Amino acid sequence: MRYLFGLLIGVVLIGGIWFFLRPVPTAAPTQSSAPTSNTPEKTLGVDEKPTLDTPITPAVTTVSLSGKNFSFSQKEIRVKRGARVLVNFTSENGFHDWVIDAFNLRTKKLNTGEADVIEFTADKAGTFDYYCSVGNHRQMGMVGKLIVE
Ligand SMILES: [Cu+2]
Repeated sequence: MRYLFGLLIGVVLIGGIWFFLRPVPTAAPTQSSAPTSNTPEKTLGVDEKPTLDTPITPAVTTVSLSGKNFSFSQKEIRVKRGARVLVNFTSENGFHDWVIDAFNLRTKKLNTGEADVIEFTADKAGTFDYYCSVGNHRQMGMVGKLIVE
């Protein structure tokens, strides 16, 4: 009986020593799992798709226009609806501006040789009058039509 008791203690002791001395396998797996977080390439690929099928960049139409006593260099300007329009207005001689009430647009009043640039979106179709608002220049013939089609 005493022999069996001693054997039991021996087994418990050996088991206890093994329990405390066994390798702890917790630190290594957590370190090896860290590099898996460095994989955002899949989400980047998803983000790239919308940019590929959205090539809708509004066309920019550049219009060069000049004014003199008493007319504009163009009686008619045609642009596509939705186009971004860049108007480069200059005064060939005299004191002039370029106004379109329908789009609430107005360049600076320019002296001979000066220039002003106006940019707007032709977001509505139709025919719109433009004119010079200086003095009676509009009545003298400084008029024209912007046609958005
Ligand atoms: Cu004028």
